Amino acid sequence: MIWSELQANPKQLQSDETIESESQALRWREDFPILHTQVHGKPLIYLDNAATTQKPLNVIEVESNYYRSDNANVHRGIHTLSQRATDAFEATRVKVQHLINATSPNEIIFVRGTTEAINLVAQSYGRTRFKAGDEIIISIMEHHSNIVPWQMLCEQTGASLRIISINDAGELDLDAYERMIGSHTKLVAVTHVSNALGTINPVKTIIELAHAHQIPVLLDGAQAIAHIPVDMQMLDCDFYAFSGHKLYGPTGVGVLYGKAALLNAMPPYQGGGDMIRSVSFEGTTYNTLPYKFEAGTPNIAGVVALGAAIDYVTNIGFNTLIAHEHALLNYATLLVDDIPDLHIIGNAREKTGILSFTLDGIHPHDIGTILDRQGIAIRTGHHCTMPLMENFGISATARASFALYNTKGDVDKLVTAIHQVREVFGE
Ligand code: C6P
Repeated sequence: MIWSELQANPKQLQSDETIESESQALRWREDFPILHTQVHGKPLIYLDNAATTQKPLNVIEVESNYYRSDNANVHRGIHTLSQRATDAFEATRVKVQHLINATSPNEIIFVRGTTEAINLVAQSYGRTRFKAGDEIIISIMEHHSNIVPWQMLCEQTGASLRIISINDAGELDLDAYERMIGSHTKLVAVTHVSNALGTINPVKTIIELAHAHQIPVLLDGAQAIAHIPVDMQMLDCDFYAFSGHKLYGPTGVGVLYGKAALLNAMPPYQGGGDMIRSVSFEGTTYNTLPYKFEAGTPNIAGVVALGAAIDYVTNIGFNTLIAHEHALLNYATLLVDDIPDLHIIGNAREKTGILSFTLDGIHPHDIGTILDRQGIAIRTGHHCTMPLMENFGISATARASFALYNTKGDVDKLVTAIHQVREVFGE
């Protein structure tokens, strides 16, 4: 079926289920004030959700109300505001614990985001343990945030990286992974979901294989946390990192989950207030978990608002959310498949709502610029995955990424605009 036929008869792709999912999304849209914005005189179609999601009104209001009525420093004051701020801050820790099914809130460390969480593990866990000859296994589809901290650690310790390759569809080569695990392996650090391909990796199998050799596993959950259920106890994961801003929460706040036994055995990452038990010039003793890893005044308002974002997503429910985003991905994949010279980069069997593509002879930045004139926000470039781009023999892709408030109408506008891009370039 070609796109113009579908356009003439869009109902062909609409079962009762997807009509319901579309009307739900239209209701959810109303929770996001920014989606009423116009860009270049056109209604905003926001399809850059893998970079950051928009924020629902309850998150915006909780953050603003925190500053209006509760603002104080946490864990430091006996006064009422400080206790209110501390209670709200700690309440989010428990919400995160439940969201990811961690055993204890003490396993939840608040950080600035995924990047800081991974750097924390590299420096605190790796720097004290790794030495020349040791190996860290990552994959070719990693975001730079799950490559560079390990490269820095390798420079510091003499350890080296082993890289899991992928097939043409963008799926990890598990046989290659199994072959590279050995007595030299000290850590496995892979992404749960690829930001550039949308691939959902078989992380349970990856963890089981590593644990069979007593090797801990860190998962980069930046692209998973808002799109699929994440369960620490089911996965038996050792470290998990994610950012609040990709989960409908604020920027500048994220989470490192770590098994208590591992975190307890690790030295602090940064020194300062809140992470100490006592300080003297003769020596300092450190606080217990999770505070040992939370030096200095944290992003209190951001953490409190992250709690509101978690409430928002869990009220909708992951089953509903997955069904909707999956329907959007299938619809978009079907429509773009008929566009001549368009190549989808990332065709894994298990995917979240990420559609990366190239158009022969047209640079992704030109695609992004023309789409922007239509009010459509997508991301173009290497998506901080330069080794992955090199693997596909390209320098960049155009990437549309879906969230719960996107509709099939958004996909239709995207596809129309891609056709226009081809016309502009005389294709
Ligand atoms: N990816 C994207 O457009 P921070 O910046 O720390 O919140 O997240 C970093 C990060 C780590 N891992 C993965 C898999 C990611 O997708 C990201 C952020 C954005 O794809 C910005 S580059």
